[in-house]
Amino acid sequence: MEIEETTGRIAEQLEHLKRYTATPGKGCTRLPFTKEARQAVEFLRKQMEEVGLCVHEDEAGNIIGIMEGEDPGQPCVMMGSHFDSVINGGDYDGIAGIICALEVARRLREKGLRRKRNFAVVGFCDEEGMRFGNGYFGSGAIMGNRDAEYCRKFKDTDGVSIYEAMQGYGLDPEKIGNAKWPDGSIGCFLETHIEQGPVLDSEGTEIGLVDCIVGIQRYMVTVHGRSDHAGTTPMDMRLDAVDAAAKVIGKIAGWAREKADGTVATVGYINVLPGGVNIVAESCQFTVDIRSRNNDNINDIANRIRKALEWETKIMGGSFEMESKLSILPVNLDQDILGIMEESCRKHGYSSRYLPSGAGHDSLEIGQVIPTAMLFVPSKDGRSHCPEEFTKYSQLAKAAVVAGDLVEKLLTDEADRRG
Ligand code: HGY
Ligand code: MN
Ligand code: MN
Repeated sequence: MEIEETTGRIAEQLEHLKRYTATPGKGCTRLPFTKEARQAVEFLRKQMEEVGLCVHEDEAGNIIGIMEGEDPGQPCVMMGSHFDSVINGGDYDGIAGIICALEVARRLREKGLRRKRNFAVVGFCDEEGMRFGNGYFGSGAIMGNRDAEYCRKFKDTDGVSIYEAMQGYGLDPEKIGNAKWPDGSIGCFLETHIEQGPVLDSEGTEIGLVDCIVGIQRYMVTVHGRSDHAGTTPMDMRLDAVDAAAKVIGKIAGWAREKADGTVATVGYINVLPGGVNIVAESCQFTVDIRSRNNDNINDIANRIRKALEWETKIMGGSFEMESKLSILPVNLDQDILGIMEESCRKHGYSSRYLPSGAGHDSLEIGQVIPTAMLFVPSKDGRSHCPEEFTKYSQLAKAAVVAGDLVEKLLTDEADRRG
């Protein structure tokens, strides 16, 4: 398959998908269980059918296309990524990986190779956790880690739960358990994704071989004070939720910097109630996102935050909650699979290098149990989660070539990836 042809098809599909956003002109906003998600799913369904895959939407809202092998009972090779986005995000994060997987399927069909195993192309419905504050919903569902209780627990800022959003989207959250794939049915998982960081672009390296993905812990913290008149209430009589929260927030980045090993911590959302210029805040809510290759660092920063909240709210006379929204361990990716792809890069003359992923991905969820590998392509200026996110279509085409070499080998290999 000519690389120019692949580039052209990838361009055509991703350009088409750009229209499925709730914020036209201001980046991609494609949140789970929304009109835009439905439009993307129907487009992907059509593309999968055109490539000759057997397509279904599962009980979690993932779109899955399967190319049958001669022995479908064998553990399959699965490849894909997510079709949801952050708010005002970019046009490549996640979705480009699904389009690359479709290119691999197209190549398999055109080559007409005899294949033992099934090849599954998957579009996951909610990797970001942007709407409900969770994360890896679709990939967690196929791993059997999501149930109706989980769907009731998480709500968006309008108070709509995942449960209600799924019902409105035409899914039955009571049946989400059926999205789980049988143990042993997935032999390995491969994900192509933009790097979302500066390394490949700054070095001019074409392909990133991801050897590990950081662990992540996410919290929603609520500090409770008491609303009072901003003018008449003496400073020593206040239960000022913002004052207490700010003293903790102000320490978090420093605790991450102290680790000096790539550990990061981010407060990305702050909300004050009732939110009046002349009212002492009754409550202050903020998110925390802590990531590291070393899980002890994540736990240490989470514990420091909890202790600081205990201290500051005690002095203020108020209280707090620190609700866990996500907690997932770091994962090392499959060295054998990465080695095959490194060899393919060499064969094609593509520059490549190993690097860790500071971003979480569906591979982080799946890789906890299944042999998994990721391919990165460069992000212009390292920008992502913003409308400026950009990757050349020709760069994605090279990743599709490397992934195609790998999948061809895995589909015909006798050896199973693991156990
Ligand atoms: O947040 C992340 O790392 C990913 O983009 N979901
Ligand atoms: Mn992503
Ligand atoms: Mn993302």
